Amino acid sequence: MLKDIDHIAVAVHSMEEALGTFRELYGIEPERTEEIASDKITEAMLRVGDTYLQLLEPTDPESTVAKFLEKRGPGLHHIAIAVDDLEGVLAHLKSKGAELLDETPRIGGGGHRVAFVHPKTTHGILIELVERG
Ligand code: CMX
Ligand code: CO
Repeated sequence: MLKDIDHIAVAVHSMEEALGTFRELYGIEPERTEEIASDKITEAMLRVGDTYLQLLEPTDPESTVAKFLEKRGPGLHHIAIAVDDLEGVLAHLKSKGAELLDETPRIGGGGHRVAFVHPKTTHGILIELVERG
């Protein structure tokens, strides 16, 4: 059911500063940077081998990422896992009693179909399911 890790996301206060850190320490540049209005964030995707590090900066104090930073400070925010049949996986998870934050797929970064599963369902880890299409 789970194909691979699509990306690992880290919440940061300042995208500019975080990109500077990764540039200086590891010599990497983002493959793309995108503002996602629905989540009130800007994301930057840094390729690491076959997967990505996703940096997340809130664009609004009401963003869930802004609340996360306020409560927990910068750090690991979610793990995104690629699946082939997102609707099928969501139906399966629902039948198992998982708490879905998105009952149906929505469009996330890169134009992919995504859905989030509540961290309390998986021992404190927020999971994003991605259908790359
Ligand atoms: N990882 C793990 N736990 C988290 C968390 C996260 N990213 N965000 C919040 N929590 C925990 C909190 O610590 C809190 O735990 P306690 O009850 O033990 O204190 C609990 O979840 C509730 O936290 P909250 O501050 O009240 O936050 P909300 O319930 O309002 O929101 C969540 C949490 C996960 C429902 C919300 O962040 C969400 O809907 N996320 C999905 C969308 C998203 O993250 N978008 C940004 C990324 C977009 C992308 O990658 O494309
Ligand atoms: Co993500």
